[in-house]
Amino acid sequence: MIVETKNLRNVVLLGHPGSGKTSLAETMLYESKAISRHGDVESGTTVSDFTNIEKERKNSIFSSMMHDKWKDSKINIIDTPGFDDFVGEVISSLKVADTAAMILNAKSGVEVGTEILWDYIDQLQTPTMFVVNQVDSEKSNFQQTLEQAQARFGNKVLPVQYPLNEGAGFNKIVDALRMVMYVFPEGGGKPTKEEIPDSEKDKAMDMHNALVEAAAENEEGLMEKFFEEGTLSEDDLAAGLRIAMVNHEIYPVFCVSAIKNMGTGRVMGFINDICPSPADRPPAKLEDGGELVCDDKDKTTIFIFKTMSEPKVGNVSYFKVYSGRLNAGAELVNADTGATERFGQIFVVNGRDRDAVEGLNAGDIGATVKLKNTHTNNTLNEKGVNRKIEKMHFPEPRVRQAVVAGGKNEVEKMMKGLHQIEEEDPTLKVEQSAALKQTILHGQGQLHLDLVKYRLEKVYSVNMDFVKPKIAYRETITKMAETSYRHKKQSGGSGQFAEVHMRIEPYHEGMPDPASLTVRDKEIIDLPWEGKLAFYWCIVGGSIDSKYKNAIKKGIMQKMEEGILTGSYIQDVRVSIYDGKMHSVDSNDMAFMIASGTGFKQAFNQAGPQILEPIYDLEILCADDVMGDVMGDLQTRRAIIQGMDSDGHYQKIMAKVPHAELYQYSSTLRSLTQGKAKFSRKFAEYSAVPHDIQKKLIEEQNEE
Ligand SMILES: Nc1nc2c(ncn2[C@@H]2O[C@H](COP(=O)(O)OP(=O)(O)OP(=O)(O)O)[C@@H](O)[C@H]2O)c(=O)[nH]1
Ligand SMILES: [Mg+2]
Repeated sequence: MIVETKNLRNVVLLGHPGSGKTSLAETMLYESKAISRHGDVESGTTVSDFTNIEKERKNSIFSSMMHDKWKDSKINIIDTPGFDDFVGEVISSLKVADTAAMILNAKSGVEVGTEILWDYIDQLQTPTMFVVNQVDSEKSNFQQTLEQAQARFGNKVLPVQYPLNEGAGFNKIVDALRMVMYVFPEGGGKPTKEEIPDSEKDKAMDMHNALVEAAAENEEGLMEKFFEEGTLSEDDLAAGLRIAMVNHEIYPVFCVSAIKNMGTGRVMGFINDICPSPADRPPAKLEDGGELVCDDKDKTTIFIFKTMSEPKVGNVSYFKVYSGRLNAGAELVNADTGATERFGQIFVVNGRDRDAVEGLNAGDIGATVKLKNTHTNNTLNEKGVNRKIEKMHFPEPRVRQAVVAGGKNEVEKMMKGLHQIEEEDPTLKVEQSAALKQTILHGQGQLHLDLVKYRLEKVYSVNMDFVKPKIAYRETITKMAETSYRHKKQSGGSGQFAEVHMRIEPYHEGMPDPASLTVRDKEIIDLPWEGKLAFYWCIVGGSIDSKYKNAIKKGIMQKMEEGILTGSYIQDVRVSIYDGKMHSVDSNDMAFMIASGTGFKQAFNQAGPQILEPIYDLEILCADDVMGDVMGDLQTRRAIIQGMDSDGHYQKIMAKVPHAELYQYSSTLRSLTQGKAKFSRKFAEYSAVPHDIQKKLIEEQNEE
């Protein structure tokens, strides 16, 4: 049966690791009878965490799609991993969700993960509800969690419920929207409804009025009705709350115990009654600045938000229908690659399981297999339509490792596997670095990279190892030097002869022409590895024929590419060729290349050679109580603190840190702060390495 757009609810579960997203998804499926057996994370039996690595680690690593039915609605549930290493999965899930359920752990309140995720929600303005989970645990503190959320996200955070008998004996929820108390049986499940006890009535009524007011404020006409009648009808209230959620004017708060299955049904009831359908959201943005309304009567447009390969099946492409209807057997044209793709089978998904359906309406989420040339972030349209849904943007990598294959004959297999994983995961980059002569894997954290290794070994049967990645140093000079070099070789018949005199200086933009030389010609060359070579031709009286100019330049460029101190690229040098000698028979291009290259090396060594290192801008977000440890650790990394900012219970530290000091920073930070810190980094500039480090680097190079 094809579900109507108005009855669709796309809900993404977000939250700090361990808050209970996967457990809640399982309980939602169980409570709605989509599954008959209630699995759990501890024994690796949930629908959501279905891959071996997730079962092993007892953490989600991939987002997973599920769906169930609750009253009139089909609820598409997307469970996401909490670890920041897998933020790509969060970004793609949020792209297609119409409600975000932010899971808070009642034991720990607002956590770093909550903060980070909020930024993504804020960017997309996804309607959001908070679900405070684990109110059955001994250390649960609902009130404190609520207050933290209000302190951090403002007074739009409005409780709909609160628990009674919080902790091990938790069994009651006071619901201020329905003005009723739910009392749960021993093992959880369907509660009985009871009247709110007198002792709680005032508190519940105050909460109720706050909700009614928030609803009335957001819908024209409702405020008037509210003043006239002193309350709102159930339908008016629902409509007002829905609009308030869509406008980010209210973030309702619920409390549950996912493990004990208490409160989940009510959360799904709220999703059914109040949460927006895809058609209640503002139109989707298109790449060309246009908009697309979610309308099942319009032409068909779908967007691929995730691709995952499965053994024996190949790529599984997950999509959302943005408009029209997608029927099995339909042909759509990929607006990004031009490929015409046939959707032979369309599936709805429950974790590992896929069920074929005849079609999906605008707003719905599904999967297909066997597309030929379609990737994540592509839009496909019915023939004659050329829309492109605004693409998802993924963060730059934060960590890197060099990789080597287990054996020589495994290199090709390893690269194939890496590229396949890269295709699935837009937050991962594989780079064959010519400068470093290494294959570098860039990712979001060490865990992210470890997972690539695990998958290569288990899925692609290739052994690989991580080795320390080299640093992309650069070399330059700090003062002027002059040399003359003669290359001369006499071997039997014709010999080789070339002599070149040059002056070299540190290059910077806008510097005056070289003093006391006559500039005949100059060229500022943008080097392929960034930085410049300023090449000046200052030959007077024809001591070197200008036909050798290119060979001389080539000889210098070659040395700049090879590097002189550490085998790193040389940059920002001005070379002025001002004299030399040639021989009518023995001079040729090769001789001049050798003379200029060797002469350049001599001059370079006399010109105060300097190694430059890449510096990164680091931004760290950490909890108050680990701030001292984070700062102390930064001091051991030659960091220069640029500033600090406090943001709620969190501190933001901005620092400049040499790339060489960031090796395995993500793991160190995680263990140093017990996961209470996150960081991002961005290349900032090249800067001179300190004298002692330069000495060490040159010694290392000589040993090699
Ligand atoms: N007491 C109690 N424990 C819970 C509850 N919900 C989840 N847990 C436990 O908390 C742990 C983490 O639960 P998950 O459901 O895996 O948490 P998650 O948010 O999916 O974690 P990530 O996938 O790592 O982001 C597991 O050991 C669960 O058994 C709850 O309501 N009460
Ligand atoms: Mg999980």
